[in-house]
Amino acid sequence: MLSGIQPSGELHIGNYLGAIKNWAERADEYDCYYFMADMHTITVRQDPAELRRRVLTQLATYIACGLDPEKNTLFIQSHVPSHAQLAWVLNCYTMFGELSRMTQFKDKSARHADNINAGLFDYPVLMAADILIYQPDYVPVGEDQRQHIEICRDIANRFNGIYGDVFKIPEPFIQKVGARVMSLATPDSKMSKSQPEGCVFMLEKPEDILRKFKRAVTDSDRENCVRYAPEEKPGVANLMQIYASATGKSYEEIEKEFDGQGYGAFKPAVGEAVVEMLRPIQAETQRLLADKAYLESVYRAGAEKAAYVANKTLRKVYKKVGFIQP
Ligand code: ATP
Ligand code: LTN
Repeated sequence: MLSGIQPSGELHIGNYLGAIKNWAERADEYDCYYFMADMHTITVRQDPAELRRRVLTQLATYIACGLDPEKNTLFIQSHVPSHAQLAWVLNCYTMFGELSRMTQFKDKSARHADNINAGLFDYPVLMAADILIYQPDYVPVGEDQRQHIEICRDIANRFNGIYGDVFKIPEPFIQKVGARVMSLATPDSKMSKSQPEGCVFMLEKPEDILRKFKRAVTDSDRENCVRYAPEEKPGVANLMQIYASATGKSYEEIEKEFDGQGYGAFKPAVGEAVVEMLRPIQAETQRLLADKAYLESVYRAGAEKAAYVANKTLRKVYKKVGFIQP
């Protein structure tokens, strides 16, 4: 299994419930590789000091969420140069037309109209390289990444069609509950660090988290009843999804629990559940951040192991396309 997250902002509960939580649950079943996608992050302008800080915070949070570095290979993307090397080769097997159709490129180029750089356009090819170079079976991500996995599979199939079975074709691994956590302020758009009002950050103070949940948008009807109806009541359904992921309860159990109580009781209960879910993670993240030497030892060992696996695939690809062995 392999996945990554861009250190482009603070991690939020969408990242946790949609991605990281599932990663941590699979370490015993799979050989797992997880990384901080710093190379992807510079497709949008970053403050260099902030980027460094966020990469380390993200690593500490990964570990605090249960990704044991003894069982999972944790590394920083830019420490394994073969990602970029494979991306160059894959560029030559990816069409301009297919990259132009990517939703994320369309969204981000609209949002950053003053900086529509080639890296932003090429983002999916680097992501395909990140994935294919480890020959994973599964890529655990949130729903919004499905299109990126699709194009990765298309590129791999095209390459395999020419050179034989070089790449394993990966499957997206997307959870049912938590795959798309919506914004608390605007439940028709996904929770995202670029819209901080409706976004609950993993390292946020408990009182701020509770306040955000108390203010969460429920629905415009006056029913005031906790019932799972995503079409009619997207805000309530989203809160139920968060509560279900945080507590492990089913939607039916939640409906029973809050029967006759209304949103006034439900919203703070969801907030409390999230605060409790995050409490140990926050404490452990802070503890790890104070131990820079340990974090350094983790990302060094991770990069070494990742590079070993990645280089094997890269050598195979170089040979197939006709490069002379150095
Ligand atoms: P941006 O604000 O830049 O769009 P983001 O907050 O959406 O970023 P990403 O870095 O794009 O986060 O995503 C990291 C991982 O978290 C991906 O696997 C993504 O699918 C998942 N993820 C992000 N937002 C959500 C969400 N709201 N619900 C479920 N999963 C999510
Ligand atoms: N685009 C992903 C981050 C990412 C990724 C990857 C995820 C970069 N490379 C490879 C899975 C596999 C995102 O979360 N926005």
